[in-house]
Amino acid sequence: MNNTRWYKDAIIYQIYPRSFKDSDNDGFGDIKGIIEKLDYLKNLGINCVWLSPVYRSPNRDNGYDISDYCAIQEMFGTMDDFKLMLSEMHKRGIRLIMDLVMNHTSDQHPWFQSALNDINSPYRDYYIFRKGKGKKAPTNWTGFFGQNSWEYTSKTDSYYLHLFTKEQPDLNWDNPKVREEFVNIIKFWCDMGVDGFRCDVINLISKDQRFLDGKNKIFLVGKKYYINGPHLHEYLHQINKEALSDYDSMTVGETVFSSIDDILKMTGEDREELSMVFNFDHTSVDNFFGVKWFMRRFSLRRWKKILGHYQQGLQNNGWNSLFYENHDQRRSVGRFGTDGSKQYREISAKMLATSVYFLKGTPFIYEGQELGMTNTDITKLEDIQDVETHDIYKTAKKLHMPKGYLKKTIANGTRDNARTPMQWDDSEYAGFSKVKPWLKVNDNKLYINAQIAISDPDSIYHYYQRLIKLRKSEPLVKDGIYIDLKKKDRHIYAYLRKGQGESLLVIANYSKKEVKVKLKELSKPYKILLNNYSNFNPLLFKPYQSVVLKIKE
Ligand code: TEU
Repeated sequence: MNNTRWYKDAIIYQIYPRSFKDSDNDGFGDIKGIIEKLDYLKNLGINCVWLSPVYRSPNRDNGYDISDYCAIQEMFGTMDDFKLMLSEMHKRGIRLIMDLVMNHTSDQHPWFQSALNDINSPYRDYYIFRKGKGKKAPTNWTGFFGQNSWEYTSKTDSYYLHLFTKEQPDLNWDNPKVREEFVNIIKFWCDMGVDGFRCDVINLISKDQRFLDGKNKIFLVGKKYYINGPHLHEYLHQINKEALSDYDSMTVGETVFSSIDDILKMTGEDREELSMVFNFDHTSVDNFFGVKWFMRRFSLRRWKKILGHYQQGLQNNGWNSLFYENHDQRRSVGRFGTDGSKQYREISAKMLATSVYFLKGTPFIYEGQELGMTNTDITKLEDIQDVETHDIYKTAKKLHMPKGYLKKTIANGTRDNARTPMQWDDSEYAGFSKVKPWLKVNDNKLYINAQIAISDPDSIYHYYQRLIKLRKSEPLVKDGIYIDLKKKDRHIYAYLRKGQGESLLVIANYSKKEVKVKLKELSKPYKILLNNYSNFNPLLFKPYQSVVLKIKE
């Protein structure tokens, strides 16, 4: 079937199934729990779900370590539950994209078990085994969790590559059989009716086979040999042609450290690789070198520059994703210029949503974001579940980082911030479960929860509803040309989505002060389409006020 590019009209909601809704009260979210909440999602207005991995997995990295790509993890339910969920979604006009981890498998995957123990195994070449250099690993590469990226195995006196935990061995995509496996896996799910995939760290699949030492020393040593590697585009194209293009499917690639040029190659309309990608330049606005452990103050000017760079770079070709939360990021409340205080949490969350979601691209909303959920209130390292946090902690200790700094960085950086159970109501476990969940519920469930949000017409939830409705009904959101009207301003983000005769004008005050705004566009006739306050004075913006106006050109 021909690709209809439906993803350009999609509003995608990410579910992290462990934390969404526990239907059988074992402390973990599950598929039946998701089914219970589909009407909630439908009412919000979204029309597509990205589901973090639900495949069979030993859960070293909460499902991002897959041991069977065509089975459902028991904790989440059965294949029948999955099929029911899919049909209940489709009944409500909601599509489903799954999260596919193709760069690595679990070490418990039968392919790896066979490869590990037998040098002649047909699966040995599915992975990247190499002899060491004397007593040293084959290269000096380090991985994403700060660790050395080679693991020694005495059985065959060799090392295998793992860019994440050692329980997540990297696959060898230069082996055509590996590519064929994924063609079949993709077909398996698409034949069942799945609408597409979020492709985990997809730009790591092609490694430079010379295995040279990296010269960069700070983080991800050797990254130029394994990020955006030599055959990446060839392999993406193959997967597209041999599997995806047979269906009306979409893909969003998670592509770390990619430039506009890389992204244009991956998402350009004539390239037949991916539909769009997640790039992390904007979520790195408050760190150095794209590494969240090196914290930096937010700057609105930098934020606008980065967002604008991708808006302009993909204006005529390729396609943007629009997001600022996911299961790896800390919560946006109190981040990206917003204010976490009781007074401004809601108004500033609405402001951030307005200024990002009227850009050109497909919006992604992470579970709980529509409620303004906040970072975890866990304070002890031993209560943190995230494997990345523990791995990074080990590395940082070796580097003798000062304790106070370490504590602050960990609290900021731990991915558990985004993974606390969804807050449905104010009961003991927030209506997520009747038993103690796998990760502590945030105490602020008492006033931040879906029940309260739904009953309050002024809540972030209802604001999202209005925003989504507007986005769906306004073609300029899809097609209007992006023009930043105030690049240098330290408080105001103002941009046009220019059309013929009419344009959208989006203005957001990123500060807790009242700010005077001078814009010649505001002297033209306008209609207010969205406003996070009940009144509007075009000359003076209230704290965190944001509006979307339709203006006559
Ligand atoms: O994340 C890839 C990735 O780059 C992250 O490791 C990122 O650097 C880090 O989480 C930022 O804090 C993907 C998944 O989204 C993540 O959950 C997995 O752990 C990882 O791949 C391995 O599959």
